Amino acid sequence: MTKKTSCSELAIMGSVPAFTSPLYVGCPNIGDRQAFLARVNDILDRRWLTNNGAYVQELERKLEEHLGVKHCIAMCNATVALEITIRALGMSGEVIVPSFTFVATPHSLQWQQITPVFCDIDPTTHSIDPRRVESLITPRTTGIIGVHLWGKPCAIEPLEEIAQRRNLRLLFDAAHAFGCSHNNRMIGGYGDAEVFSFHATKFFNTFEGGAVTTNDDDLAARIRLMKNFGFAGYDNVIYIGTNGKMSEVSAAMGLTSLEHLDSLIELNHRNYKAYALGLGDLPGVRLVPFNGKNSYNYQYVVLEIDSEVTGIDRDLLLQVLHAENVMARRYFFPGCHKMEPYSSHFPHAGLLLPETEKLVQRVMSLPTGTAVTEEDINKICSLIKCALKNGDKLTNSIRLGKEVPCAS
Ligand code: T4K
Repeated sequence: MTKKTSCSELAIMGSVPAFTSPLYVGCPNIGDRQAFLARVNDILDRRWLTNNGAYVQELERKLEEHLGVKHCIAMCNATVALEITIRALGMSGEVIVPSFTFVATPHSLQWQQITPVFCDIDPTTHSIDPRRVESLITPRTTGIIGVHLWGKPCAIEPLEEIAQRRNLRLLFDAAHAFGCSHNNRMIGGYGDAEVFSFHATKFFNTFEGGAVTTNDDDLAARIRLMKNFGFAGYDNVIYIGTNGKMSEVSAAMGLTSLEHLDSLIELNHRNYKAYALGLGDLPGVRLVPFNGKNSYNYQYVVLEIDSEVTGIDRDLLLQVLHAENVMARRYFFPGCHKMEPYSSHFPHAGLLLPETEKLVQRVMSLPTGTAVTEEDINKICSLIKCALKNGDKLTNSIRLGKEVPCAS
């Protein structure tokens, strides 16, 4: 189908969808299938499937080298990696976190009876606003968790300064930020530790998986014990622990993905530039920028929709795109403070989170990665333009159920 330009051509108005099958945000990147399958065969031949196997060890060494950190501990996922690291850092009482993050961030605290204290974000960066952190510190505060949202480093230095001066632990949730840098240093070596996610939806994936990175030898040793039930050797448990181990098949996927890292980043960057070209100058639409100083993985193509300018709000725009089989997503709606158990614990938290509450209504993420082509992106951009051009008409007919002529 050629590009849609008029309101009546949109699938939400009954026309044929622009795409025959769904385009997902977070569709996994699959590297060289043969290379992966060869590793899987090797695992099966050797019959060593998990418990610090050869591929996990190889992945850990390669990641340490790539990130320039002393220790990388591979894990079964980032949520368990966060829980273990929080515990190994001795966090307790209250820890300051943004509410605008995936719910795993506060859950990893609450899971171990630590209260997440939600901090508002900087509306430009979408990350925790360090100017608001200090007023949330109480005698029970033991740490801060900054999130490098969308793969953009959060305010690392200001948070480091506060943590140092107030004697708090500083952990970075770097779930989105594998392959990104800050001041010419890879994300992975900041704060007391950083935690990556290698979930299927991340640009670098191990099916499920994650890793903790740190330059602190003692912390790394504690985390290694904790992720393996506290075993220091056969029959020798010297610490409290759980099961956070990465399996060999996950490590095989990671090693295979690692061989394609540069080309995956290049592809995401190319996609990002195609979106920027297609959407750059649209009034009321802000494409979250990546400035030239750092390297990024460009895995999240994020738009902010200002409905007062566009005439169509984010949720209706999503409805329009979903009807076309473009499965764009809102993140992280409605904000962690509005999810349970936090909304019951802190029913008025929103009063201190005005920027978060505004952003969760405006933000959406678009498909990228190996699952979309430049031609797909051009089509998606033209759908968005068409929806915006007809914003008032769509709002009146879909939202308000009014009969609106749809000729233009
Ligand atoms: N901290 C932060 C800041 C995070 O964003 C995350 C995870 C974590 C911590 C914890 O990391 P992990 O413990 O997961 O390692 C997804 C992911 O499950 C989650 O990893 C991710 N962040 C979060 C932002 O997104 P959902 O609820 O959006 O997943 P789901 O199933 O709706 O899938 C997302 C999209 O991907 C869909 O449009 C379909 C597509 N998809 C998904 C999978 C799993 C595929 O096409 N193929 C697939 O295999 O959480």
